[in-house]
Amino acid sequence: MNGNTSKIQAVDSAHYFHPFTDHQALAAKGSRIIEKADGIYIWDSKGEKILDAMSGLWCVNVGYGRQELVDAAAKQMQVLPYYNSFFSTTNVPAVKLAERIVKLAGDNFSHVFFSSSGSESNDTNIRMVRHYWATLGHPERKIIISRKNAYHGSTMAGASLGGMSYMHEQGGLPIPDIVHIEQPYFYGLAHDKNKDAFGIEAAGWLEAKILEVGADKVAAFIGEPVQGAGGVIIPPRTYWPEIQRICDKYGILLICDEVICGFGRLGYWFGSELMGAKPDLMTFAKGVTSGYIPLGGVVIGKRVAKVLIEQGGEFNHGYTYSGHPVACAVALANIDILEKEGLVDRVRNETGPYLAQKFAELADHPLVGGAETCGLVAGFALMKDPQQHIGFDESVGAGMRCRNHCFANGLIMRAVGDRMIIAPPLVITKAQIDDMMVLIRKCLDATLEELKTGGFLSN
Ligand code: PXG
Repeated sequence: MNGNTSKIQAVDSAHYFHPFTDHQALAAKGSRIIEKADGIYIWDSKGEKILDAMSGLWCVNVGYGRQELVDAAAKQMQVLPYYNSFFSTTNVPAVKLAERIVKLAGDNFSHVFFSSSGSESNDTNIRMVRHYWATLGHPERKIIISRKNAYHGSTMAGASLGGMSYMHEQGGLPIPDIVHIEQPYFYGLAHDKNKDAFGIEAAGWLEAKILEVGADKVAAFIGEPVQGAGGVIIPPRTYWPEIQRICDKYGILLICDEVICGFGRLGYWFGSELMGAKPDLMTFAKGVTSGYIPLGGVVIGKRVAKVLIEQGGEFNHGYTYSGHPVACAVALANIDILEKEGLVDRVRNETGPYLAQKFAELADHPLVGGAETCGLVAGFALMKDPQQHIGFDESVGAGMRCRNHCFANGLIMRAVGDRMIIAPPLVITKAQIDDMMVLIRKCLDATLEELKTGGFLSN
């Protein structure tokens, strides 16, 4: 295919500083150049066809190669490629999209603030909830409670809200007045307990933290309905209703970060609907445009919007690209596809349950523990002895080994530590799920073989 691979790799290494990358290691190996894509597949510069079971980075919900989105962008670029929403101006795609998202979000919501990413949107959330409380005469309500191993972005505020310790180690994080509680990871923290009871216990950590820091100091709690980048951590069904009850009890605002869970991923327009939470604010990005163009934002609940609009005065916050007409036009066309093709219902009623069944069958593999799915996200832990719940030593790098086998066998599956995770495009068919499961098993078998040969399975 492309004879220039090594040339591009050299220039890449010389000039392109990648996100989340060890550049010395990358220079030694050379980056993989992705050249084209269609449906659920991507192709690299060596002509290898790869099943993208991660939808890019959890975003290509309607799959690759959708001409409708290309046309929407081209048409809007011809008419109005850019204009801002500052100084009492607006544009039609942004207005239409705000109305459409509010309708999808339900009765609790009235407005949408636009940004270009999930990180920016979470910055907006921090400023918005603090401004809300200050407007109500409680400027001391500043603290935002989040969770360990949460992912809320990579900016100063996003990474501070996130609970990734390896991110906090760099750049002087977290910023003040952000605190973290433990995540509701049943398989990792409490597999021998009753799951529903653990959900209540894990939500109780929020109440304990509220009482520790003082309820009158807390502005909001933020959480992903299902933690994505943390390794697809699906909370017990009792967790979110209890979180909601605790937030209500102390009058604390609830922010659901729907950047991954929103726009159909869990078989609902927003994951909080499935989980039984009624957030005051919802962060979105990724799936709103299926990743074809950057767009993010915050869906604002009536409780917050009313105070900000009627008493808040000017909110001194906004981005050049807030309400970008081209991004909004693409989002509208993307929602058209999701609706016309019934993709959200398909995940809920057909492909989600089918994937759940297939993942349950993985439990017979000698390396697999705690396989679980929710809509079209799924994960399992690589375990030395799943029966006895014994994991591998971190130094073994079991997850990385498995991920390398996936790469070599035409499958993109993520490793988060020793948790292997997927989030395929919502257009995936049952037959394609079968193909994906064949690849997953093949890679698990290759990993098992490698670990056996390396002596990592003996005691
Ligand atoms: N919230 C959530 C829940 C996310 O998953 C963000 C916010 C930040 O969005 P932006 O658009 O600023 O990246 C995300 C992003 C991974 C990975 O390794 C996950 C994300 C981003 C990059 C890598 O799984 N999620």
